[in-house]
Amino acid sequence: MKTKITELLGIEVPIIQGGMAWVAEYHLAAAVSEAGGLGIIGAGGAPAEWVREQIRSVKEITEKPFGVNLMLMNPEADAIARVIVEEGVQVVTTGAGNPGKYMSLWKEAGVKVIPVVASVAMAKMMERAGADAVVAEGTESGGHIGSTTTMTLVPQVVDAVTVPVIAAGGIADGRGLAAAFMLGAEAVQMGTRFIVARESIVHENYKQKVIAAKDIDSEVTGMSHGHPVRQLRNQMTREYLKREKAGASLEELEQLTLGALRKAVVEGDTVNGTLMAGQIAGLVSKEQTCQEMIREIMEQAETLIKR
Ligand code: TUI
Repeated sequence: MKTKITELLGIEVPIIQGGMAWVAEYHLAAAVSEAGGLGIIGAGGAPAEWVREQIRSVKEITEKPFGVNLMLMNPEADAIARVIVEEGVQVVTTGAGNPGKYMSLWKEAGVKVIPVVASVAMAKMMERAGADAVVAEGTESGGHIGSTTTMTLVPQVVDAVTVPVIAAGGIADGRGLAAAFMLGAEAVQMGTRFIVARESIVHENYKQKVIAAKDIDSEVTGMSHGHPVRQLRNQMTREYLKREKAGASLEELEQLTLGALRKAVVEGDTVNGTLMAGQIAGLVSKEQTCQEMIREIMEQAETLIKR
């Protein structure tokens, strides 16, 4: 299936993997790229040298295109932006902020820049700054989110910019992909389904929570402090929301979540860990290889689009 995004990135299918902190390391990125999509190494809150090692590792196991996601709240964001150039990364996606200050560095080095945006205003600003495409990410997504739904955000972003738009948030199968095309998207970005990929290093306990999740099993924490994060409901979110409702300070709440994503991904702590996942978790029902997932999604989407 050819689209402006498959052409731009030199990939076979219009599926991009989300740059999930702790989850999107080089094994998953390589598997998605090998299956014809665009695998992404997620810098999350990691140090720049970890990102450099991940880039070198992914190159050892795939020759296919891949990208790096720079989470802009990372304290080492400046250094990671340079590592991306030094290591010859071809595609960068960004999240949780405005990547404007890195744009000229990346564009001069020939890096394709795809900011993740959660509003029309940010999409327009990114196009003016020289973005090659944008990911329009709806509030259905896991992790740090905006407030607009994918259904409403994607067509409004498509109308507002001339660069290709990638839809994200609530997409995990061929129906979601076909629907995104109907809204004017040229590709999709998926995170939640890839958490449970065979090649994903996420702890089995976390994978099983995603597989068992129903449609209403996610909560948004941090709304009152302007840092909304979607994750699966557990003891940690109950405690967080109780304290948030009682007017707890940002510092107190941050203390509760310090290292909690690592706890969930690496240690499998599903009680005190942060189980970031999107609202589509209810549709994710089994572990599969990335190739099986991508083949299934593409077959379903192609059948629907032909119909
Ligand atoms: O970035 C994401 N999702 C993320 S980042 C992340 S790491 C984290 N861990 C713990 C707490 C908080 C974050 C987990 N999930 N998605 C892309 C995204 N970007 N969603 C929303 C935005 C966004 C928000 C504001 C993009 C730009 C923006 O602009 C604000 C500004 O600076 O003007």
